[in-house]
Amino acid sequence: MGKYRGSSKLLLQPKNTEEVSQILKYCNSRCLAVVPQGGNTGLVGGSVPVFDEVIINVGLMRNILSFDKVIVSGVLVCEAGCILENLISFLDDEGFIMPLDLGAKGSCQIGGNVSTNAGGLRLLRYGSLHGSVLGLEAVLANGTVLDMLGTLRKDNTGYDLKHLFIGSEGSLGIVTKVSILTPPKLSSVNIAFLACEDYTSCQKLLLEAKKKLGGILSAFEFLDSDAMSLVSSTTFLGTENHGQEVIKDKHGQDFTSIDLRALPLEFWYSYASGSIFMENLEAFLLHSVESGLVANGVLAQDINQASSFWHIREGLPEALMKAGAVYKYDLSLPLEKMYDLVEEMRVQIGPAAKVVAYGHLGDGNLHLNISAPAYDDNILAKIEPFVYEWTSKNRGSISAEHGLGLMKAAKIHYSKSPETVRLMIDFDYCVFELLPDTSCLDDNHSIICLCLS
Ligand code: FAD
Ligand code: 2HG
Ligand code: ZN
Repeated sequence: MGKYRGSSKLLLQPKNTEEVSQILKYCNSRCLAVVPQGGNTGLVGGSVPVFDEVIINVGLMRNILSFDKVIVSGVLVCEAGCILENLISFLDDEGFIMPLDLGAKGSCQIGGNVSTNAGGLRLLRYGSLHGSVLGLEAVLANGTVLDMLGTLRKDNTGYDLKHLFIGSEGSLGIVTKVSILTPPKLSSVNIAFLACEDYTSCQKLLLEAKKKLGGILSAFEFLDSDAMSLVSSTTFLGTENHGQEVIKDKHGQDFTSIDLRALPLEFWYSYASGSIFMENLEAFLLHSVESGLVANGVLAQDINQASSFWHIREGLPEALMKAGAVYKYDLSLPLEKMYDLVEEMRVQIGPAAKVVAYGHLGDGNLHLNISAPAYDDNILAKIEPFVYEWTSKNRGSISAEHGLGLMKAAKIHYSKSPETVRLMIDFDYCVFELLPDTSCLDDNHSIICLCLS
């Protein structure tokens, strides 16, 4: 995003856990700061060496160690540097899928995914990594290797410490190996791209889809009309106008020209019972149109059309990046309030910048993006602290799936109580022997006092 600049002089690429351990032990003994880095696709600056940290990137640790193919098992054990897309392809050949998928799959690493507890496009169906990660190996700051690389579905022996590492953004140690439960691939998949007149209809449609389609619904994403026009107006769609051509309804009307909220909905079903599911799906779509919840829509006719739909949704971050400067907010909010924030933000900002909204509606996760020609302190002053206060007042989360990183470390108090923050800091300090991170202490005096004490 051109927002955070690194200034490290040293990148280390260990080839195995022992090397990670030796590096951390040495750096710890010399008080040298380190930053763990995966694919560097994070959106909150967590992997950027903004001071003079030594970068430790486990990208060379990219072996698949084992895969248990038995259908009831499906456990994949791999090194943390494996690129997500490579794992997806490997599993596809084996008849399985990763429970995680996201637009950055071509670069992000499974170690980075675990460390950010990435959510992505399949969370609605397969849940978060707290559910699918069965075990981890991690190296602590002092070089101690923690072997928690279990492959068992059940193991209630003491604290389940792996959960501390899932979503801890490298603050407790470096993840070196991961064991993950992967579901079998269902042979059929389809996707509908629908448009609703307003946000209330989108919300009702989600509830209907959950009720009527239950198990076959695997994703329920959302993008508003500003997001839709941004993604279709950028060169991102390519010279062959990849997306636009397919986004026509059966009467030939072009989706991109109408001011509606669009929803890609994905459905997975097994081939054996495919026709029953297709009937259900068609009945659901027909009913949604007849009842006025859906104003317009297309059901993908083939795999190319289906991937074009995903291409549009997954291409939004890149389209925004190409459009200029972007202020990104990744929020969990009560569903019924989610779009109120977008509308209030438009009033708050005025014509100085464009407010673009999309996200994982099925998970209550809004990606609020404010796009401007260049970074500008006047625009920022209109966004913050307004966006954080609004989220906090509505008991939302200021980081739904991207983490705190550098961008939001000092904002943690908007989503967590002082007692909770205190426990986190005590925990880092006493259990993991880590020094408090003073970069998170600038504008929250209560946290400063806690750290100093
Ligand atoms: P990095 O960006 O390299 O690092 C992220 C954080 O994890 C840093 O704090 C880093 O220090 C730490 N870290 C990295 N590797 C390790 C390790 N081995 N051990 C310990 N700490 C480590 N995120 C979502 O949740 N859902 C999405 O749908 C989604 N879509 C995206 C789409 C695009 C186009 C882009 C650019 C990003 C998207 N992201 C999404 C954000 C990002 O891709 C994820 O956070 C991803 O999990 C980061 O993985 P990474 O390997 O790139 O990690
Ligand atoms: C997505 O869902 C990612 O596409 C990125 O989480 C969100 O660009 C963003 O704000
Ligand atoms: Zn997302």
